[in-house]
Amino acid sequence: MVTWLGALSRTRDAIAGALRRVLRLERPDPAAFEELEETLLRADVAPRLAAEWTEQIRDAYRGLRVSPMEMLSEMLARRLRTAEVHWAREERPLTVLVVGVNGCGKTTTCAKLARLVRAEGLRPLLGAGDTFRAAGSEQLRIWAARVPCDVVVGATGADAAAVAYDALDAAIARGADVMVFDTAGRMHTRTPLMEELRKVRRALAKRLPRAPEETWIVLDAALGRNALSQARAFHEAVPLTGVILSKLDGSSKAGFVYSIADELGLPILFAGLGEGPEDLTPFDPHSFSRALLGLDETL
Ligand SMILES: Nc1nc2c(ncn2[C@@H]2O[C@H](COP(=O)(O)OP(=O)(O)OP(=O)(O)O)[C@@H](O)[C@H]2O)c(=O)[nH]1
Ligand SMILES: [Mg+2]
Repeated sequence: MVTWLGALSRTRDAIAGALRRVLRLERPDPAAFEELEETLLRADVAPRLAAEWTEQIRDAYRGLRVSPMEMLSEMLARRLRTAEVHWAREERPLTVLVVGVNGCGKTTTCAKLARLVRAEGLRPLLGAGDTFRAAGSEQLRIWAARVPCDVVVGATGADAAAVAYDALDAAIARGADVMVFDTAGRMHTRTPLMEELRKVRRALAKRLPRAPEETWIVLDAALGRNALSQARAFHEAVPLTGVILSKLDGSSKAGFVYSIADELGLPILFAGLGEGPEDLTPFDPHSFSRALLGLDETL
């Protein structure tokens, strides 16, 4: 049976080909529109109609002021959820608990967060809850000197929950605006370690019932989708309020980021774009999506 598609093949070859060529272009130039109009004329479309169609397509591009690639980046950006963090709260201090698996970038991120708080003219205090390794707390102490800001460090082997209580106590006593509490890295599959996080939360709440207001997970973007299952396990142990992406600069699997809102229902708050102290930036869905498609960042 002859189909519409088959019957029209000769006219279609001419018109559809020219149309596709124009639509595939990011920014069609005048020559492309001329070629389209000529093709329509060759297929015996009336000159007035050919001009009208061509004008309508030109208008569509003009009206949108974006190319198909730009439209795609908008579409992708809409799948991402973010939220602006307001560091200055009426009730001080704001308490932020930072969690994540080993080596995901927690300690570095805590220091970068303290730096952002300071940049707003506010006073951060860092709490070193990594009591597993002497080096863990020492690393945060060095960062604190660089920020600079106050830091509360527990003895190696000390109970992380006790350090959390002390750090919040010091933040209250010293009038800090934000207390950022670093924790030891832990595998999400190790139940006793996840239980320790719950204990840290309880200790904070004992000192200040509303604490911690925020619990943020640092996800190593290099891990791709694996980072999602980690986050789910943490979310079950301690209710998370936001995601920080680290190491976006080294990841080739950042596509998983588009599933965070769907699968975790959490906003992405910040992104680590490098190892330097200034390389943490509020997450921007548009810049992220444009960069992913190789478009420049200026809108
Ligand atoms: N390139 C890059 N490296 C990062 C970023 N964030 C952290 N890192 C590096 O990742 C490594 C681990 O960072 P840490 O902050 O020590 O990670 P952690 O989660 O505290 O590690 P543990 O306490 O051992 O669980 C360090 O070498 C950091 O410099 C980032 O955004 N980009
Ligand atoms: Mg650490």
